[in-house]
Amino acid sequence: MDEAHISHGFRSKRQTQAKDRVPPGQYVTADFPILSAGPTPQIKVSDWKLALQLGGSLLGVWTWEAFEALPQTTIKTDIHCVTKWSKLDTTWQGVTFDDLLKAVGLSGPPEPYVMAHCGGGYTTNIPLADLIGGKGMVATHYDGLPIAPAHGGPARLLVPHLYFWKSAKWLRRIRLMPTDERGFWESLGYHNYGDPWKEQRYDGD
Ligand SMILES: Nc1nc2c(c(=O)[nH]1)N[C@H]1C(S)=C(S)[C@@H](COP(=O)(O)O)O[C@H]1N2
Ligand SMILES: [Mo]
Repeated sequence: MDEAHISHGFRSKRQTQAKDRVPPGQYVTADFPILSAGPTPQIKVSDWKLALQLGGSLLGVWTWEAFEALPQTTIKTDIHCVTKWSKLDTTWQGVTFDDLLKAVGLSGPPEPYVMAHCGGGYTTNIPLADLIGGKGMVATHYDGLPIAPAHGGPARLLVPHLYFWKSAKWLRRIRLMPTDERGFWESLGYHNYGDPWKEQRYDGD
């Protein structure tokens, strides 16, 4: 066996191991911790609506039924909370940002930044580039079941390549914006972008 073949086999075996999938400073948990800055809003799907907003205009608004009729995507991914837990192989179903933008007739990114607005007043900001290209979705199901209220149901953002505070629970409104604005934790000293692989936990990291 030649050396190139051996080292390739070695590397691909290593990549399946947890330690290569866990960002610096994180530990793996089998639990699903609940982290919320306030009480859990109990939102009935019959009352739920999701709005997509560009400046002052409403690009789209979906009822639960209309949202469930959009193309559905299932993603299996790892998630990383800034409080240092990571959870591997979580399975989510929902609508990708690409499909959301398509649903309102947008073929390209209309504005470079997004603010997610939630029930309870929580907000978080994310560059649109980090949500399109299959990177982000509005998730409605976890592990094949509707997302539990404590975990953000009926619908939450899922942006797994950023710290999990960017994955806004109880999502109600997505606002596209021309300039960046800071959300809830970002205004309180957390990093504006939050890349777990670069340990961007706090401002200045
Ligand atoms: N609306 C809302 N979304 C939120 C939060 C919150 O307090 N309110 N907490 C964030 C944080 S800090 C984390 S780690 C994850 C936790 O999601 P979980 O409770 O499902 O684990 O949700 C994020 N989304
Ligand atoms: Mo978090």
